Amino acid sequence: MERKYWQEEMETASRETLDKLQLERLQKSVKRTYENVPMYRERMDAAGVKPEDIKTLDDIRKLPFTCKQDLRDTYPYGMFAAPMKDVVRIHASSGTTGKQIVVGYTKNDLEAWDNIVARQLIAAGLTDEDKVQVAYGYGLFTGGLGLHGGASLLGSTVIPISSGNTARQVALMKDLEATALACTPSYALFLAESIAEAGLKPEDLKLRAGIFGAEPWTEGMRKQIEAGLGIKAYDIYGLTEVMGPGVAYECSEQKGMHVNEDHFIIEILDPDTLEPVPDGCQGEIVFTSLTKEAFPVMRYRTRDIGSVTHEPCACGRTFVRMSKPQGRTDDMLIIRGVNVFPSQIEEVLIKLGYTPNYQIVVDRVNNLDTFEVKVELSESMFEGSVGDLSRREREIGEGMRSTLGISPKITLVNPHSIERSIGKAKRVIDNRKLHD
Ligand code: DLL
Repeated sequence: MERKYWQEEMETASRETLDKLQLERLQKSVKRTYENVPMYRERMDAAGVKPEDIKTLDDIRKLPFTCKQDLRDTYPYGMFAAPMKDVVRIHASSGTTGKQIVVGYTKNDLEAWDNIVARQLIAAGLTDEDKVQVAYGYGLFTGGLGLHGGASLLGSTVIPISSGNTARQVALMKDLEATALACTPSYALFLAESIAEAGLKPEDLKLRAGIFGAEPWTEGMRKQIEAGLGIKAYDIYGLTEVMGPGVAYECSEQKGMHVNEDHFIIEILDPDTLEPVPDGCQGEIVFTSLTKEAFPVMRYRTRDIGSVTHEPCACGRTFVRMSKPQGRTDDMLIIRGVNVFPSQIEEVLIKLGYTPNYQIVVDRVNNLDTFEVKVELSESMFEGSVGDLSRREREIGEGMRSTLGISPKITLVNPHSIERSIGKAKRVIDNRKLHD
């Protein structure tokens, strides 16, 4: 049965009701976090802030910020606020130096997560009669299990195929009559192409909607995916540190993504001054969790750049809407859905005895990200045999794969051939058009 909302009362609550709920939840969450996470307690003590000082929503500005480095420093469980016996799930994502950052969920956290993902699916017009092919990666990445949980809660039929094995994806999509697809937008485009190559047309499939996110994508890409798969494509945003997919979700209006404000407070801050910017202006997106038990976050600096609007939405949802992320304040790349930092690549090279003269070239060919690392040889390495060179390529390739989780193409280049810079080195050439 088609429903307009999953949790109507919450999704359409008045601003007054939402503000009141957010304040109550913020106070409770800050108190719990202060009592259970030494890092937050120390920071709040240093700033002279006690949980009782949170009297209005604006008081959020008294709270300390959190960043990815904090998760590394407290790896693996230092920021958990619940006893391990109550933690029923772990997820992880890559950090800036190859060390994973680890997050946890209690049963209540998973229930909240499933519900916010179900809100997205309902907003995309899905029902308990849909068959959802979940082609996000399963495992430590939040995409697969996140969409899986929401689709199961909604009561639709989940096809937990995970990512990859494209021929099988296409065959099963057709045979099992999948009506919805959840994966990264770049994979959706690749699937569309593979479907055409298999001699199939969108009409030969039953697909009608797609839930795509985890990486930047443009309106142009949306049109291509929609045409190639014969569907309506919806954007979903989230990040491991805050929950996973579903922190914000697109409705049928498709004019920004509604932030699940009963679970998260969004702030848009000037990345330099850390002062709030007005609605419609771009700044760094910062989230504070309101209900998370195992891994609460205070003012988590996402490094994503975006804006919000409090204008009413024609869909009837009252949650504030955030724009598509328009870029990042750091150098993180998202390649085939995997977060990659240039510093990780540099570390592998240096460990293997190379100089930091390298270049990362990323492009999008046939709708799939290509990823190449050019590595400069020193004079002495250059004198080696051809066998030596292919051994080097293999060794670097293996080092990259184990650190990054994906394998770039390794190209060895002549000594001194990578342009030296006199200012900031341009290590990354990203030829993809990721933003409108
Ligand atoms: O990518 C969670 C997710 C899974 C979201 C499936 C949507 C669907 P991380 O691997 O931690 O988590 O990467 C988070 O990905 O800070 C953004 O830079 C980027 N990102 C996520 N969703 C979008 C989106 C998941 N819809 C990082 N548009 C975030 C643009 C996105 N960028």
